[in-house]
Order: sequence, then structure tokens, then C-alpha cells
Amino acid sequence: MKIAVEGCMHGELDKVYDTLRKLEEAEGVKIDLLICCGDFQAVRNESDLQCVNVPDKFRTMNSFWKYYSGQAVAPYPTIFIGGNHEASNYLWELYYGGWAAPNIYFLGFAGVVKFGNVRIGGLSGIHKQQHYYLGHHERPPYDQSSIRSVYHVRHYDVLKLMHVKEPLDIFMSHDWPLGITEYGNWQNLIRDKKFFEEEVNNRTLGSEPAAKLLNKLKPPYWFSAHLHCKFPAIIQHGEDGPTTKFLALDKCLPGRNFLQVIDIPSNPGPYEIQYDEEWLAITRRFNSVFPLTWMRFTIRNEQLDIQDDRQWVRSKLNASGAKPFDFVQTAPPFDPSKPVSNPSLAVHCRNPQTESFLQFLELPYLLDSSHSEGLDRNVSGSQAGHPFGDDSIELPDEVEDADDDE
Ligand SMILES: [Mn+2]
Repeated sequence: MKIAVEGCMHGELDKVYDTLRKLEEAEGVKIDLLICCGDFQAVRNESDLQCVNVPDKFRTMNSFWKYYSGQAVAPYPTIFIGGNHEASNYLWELYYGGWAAPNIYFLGFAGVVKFGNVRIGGLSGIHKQQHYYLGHHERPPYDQSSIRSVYHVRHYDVLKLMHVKEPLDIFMSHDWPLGITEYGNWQNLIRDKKFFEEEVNNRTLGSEPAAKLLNKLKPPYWFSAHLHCKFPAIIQHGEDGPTTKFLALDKCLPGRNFLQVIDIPSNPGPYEIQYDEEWLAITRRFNSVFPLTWMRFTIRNEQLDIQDDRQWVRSKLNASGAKPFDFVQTAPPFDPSKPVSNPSLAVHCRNPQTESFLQFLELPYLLDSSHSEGLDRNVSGSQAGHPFGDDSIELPDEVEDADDDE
């Protein structure tokens, strides 16, 4: 199976698919799947664009809407995670994962799916310590604080991924695992990217939860993006342990290293995206403690036994199949002939894919804020005192964005 891996998409689907078509022709290969490591920008219309945390000069429609509206069709099955520049309102509708457009699958805030017999996991967002232990309290429309914190990685989602016991083939995180530079040529990296030097030397470059997941999951491949440069590394887990090939990739610009094709041994195709039994069991087990407020998320025993859920999920999948529920449009797509200058504020929408998924797992719908009304709201009422704005780790990304002409 040939899998094309891409760094940040930034809404440039036309360009990436075009590059892949040319690559297939030039090399005489067939690409089976595209995976993208975040900053996908699944922007459907002007309202979504207001939910993306991005400097105004980069607040542009780009090309996802064509694939969402049906005007264009993704020529390769595409799987993506979220980064720090996303239509977060739309990704929240699909918190558990789902089709963002036909043939384009969002892995969820955390998720695992199967493509053929290849098992792919991922964690969306970037790490920010001050928000790590909070619940997912953010709802559209976002303010200046929640438009940023909505994509900050949560302990809850990492904990779910820490429960994955069966081997994964590929894992994706948007920011790099903390300390990863020690396993590659960091001297080259800081020569080309001077502003990483201090963080590399202080061992502060990257995400601590991603590093913990890397240590726990030990997948053969780990891909990241975010810092807009290529960086390979090889991690040897223990003396006789397995190895992980790490690769960070750039964003999609001419002359940049934004694509890599890997060849993974697999069953013969055709392949399709399918639900993963172990992941659904973990999702089912953890949904009862899904934290949805400002309150600090703690759980008495962090090791939950999922065996009963596993059995239950297996019989459900045997009865109904493991194919994800069909794509459904939930917002009008952008119409270039009728641009909207004053878009309405985005509000939460119950995506039928998510509703079907939860019905399938016999779980309640919790993604709208009404769920927390019965809980103690004192904590969530104190927004004014909440720290925000210190997004220093994002600086390299934003500094580089500011230098680039897109
Ligand atoms: Mn990013």
C-alpha cells in the first residue's frame, strides 16, 4: 500500500491532489491514501472562516469548500487530524471523527481507524499546558480566548489513546513529540531554523503528551507538521525494542518538502476506511466521563478496563459492519458568485454522522453546551480570570506564517 503523507494542508487541496497526480504519472505508481497532519482548514463557508484562528491576511477561502460542495471530488481517500488553524466549529461537530467531505475523513480530536489492515491513529490540536486538564468547554461562536483554546490538546483525549494496546502502524500528531530532535540531526535543524535553537537546547520544543504517546504506542511510523520544515528521526525504544521512524513535513508551497510517499506491506486492495474495534470500545468506555466544562478533568483510576465494551462493540460491528456513517452536509457551501460579506455567527450543529455514531454505540449526545447546565457552572462562569493569550509555543509557526507570502 502506498500512502502519501503531507504536512500542513492550509486548505490547498487542489494543489496537493494535483501534485499527487503528477507524481503518480512521473513515477508510475498508484497512491492508495493521503494522510495529512493538520492545519487542514476544512472551511465550508464564510461563517466557518470566522472560527479559524489565523492572521487576517491568511483568512482566505482556499479550496476545501469545492470538495465539501461536491464541485470537486477528492481523488484519493484522505485522512486528516486537526492542527491550530482549523474551522474548529466544524471539527467539533465531528469530535468522534467522520467525513468532512466525501472521501475526506477527519480522524477526530483523537482517533484510530483502519484502512485495509493498516491501523492509523492520531491526536488533533497542539499542546498548551494551561489548558491541558480542562474539559472541552469551547462552543461556537468563539471569543478571543476560546478560538485558541478549542484546539489545545486535552488530557482526556490523550488518556483514551493511552488505552490503545494493539499495535498501530501509523500515528499522527500536529506538533512534534517533545524531545524528538535528539533522535535526528538537530544541528542541521537549528542551522536552517535559528529561532528553534533555544527550544531545542532547553528541550522545550514539542508536545509532552505526544512524547508520552510515542513512548507508549511505539508505532513504526509517526508523522507531524506544524513547524513548517522537514525533519526525520529514528527512535529506538529500549535496547531490543521496536523502532519508530519519525518524519515532520513542511506545508504545501512550491519547492518545499511537504510530501512523502511510504510503502506499507498490506493485504491486496481495494481498501476503505473502517471503524476500529478497540478504539470504539475505548470511546464507549470513556464517554461517561467526557469532560465538557472548565473544570479540571480528573479520574480516580486512569486505567479503565474495556474488555466488556470490546465484546459489546465486536458484536455490534459483526451485525452492522464497520463502515463509517455517510457524509452529510450540515452548512451551505461557499458560493463564489454570491460571497457573503457579513457572515452569521457559527452556532453548534448536531451533525447526523455524529448522532448516528452515538446511536450505534448507544451513547448520549453531549457535544452541545446544554449538557453542562445540570452541573456546577461556578467554575465555567469565571472566564474573565482565565489565562489566555500566551501562545508562545505557536510563535515559530506564526513568525514563519508572517514571513511567507501565500
Ligand atoms: Mn500549525
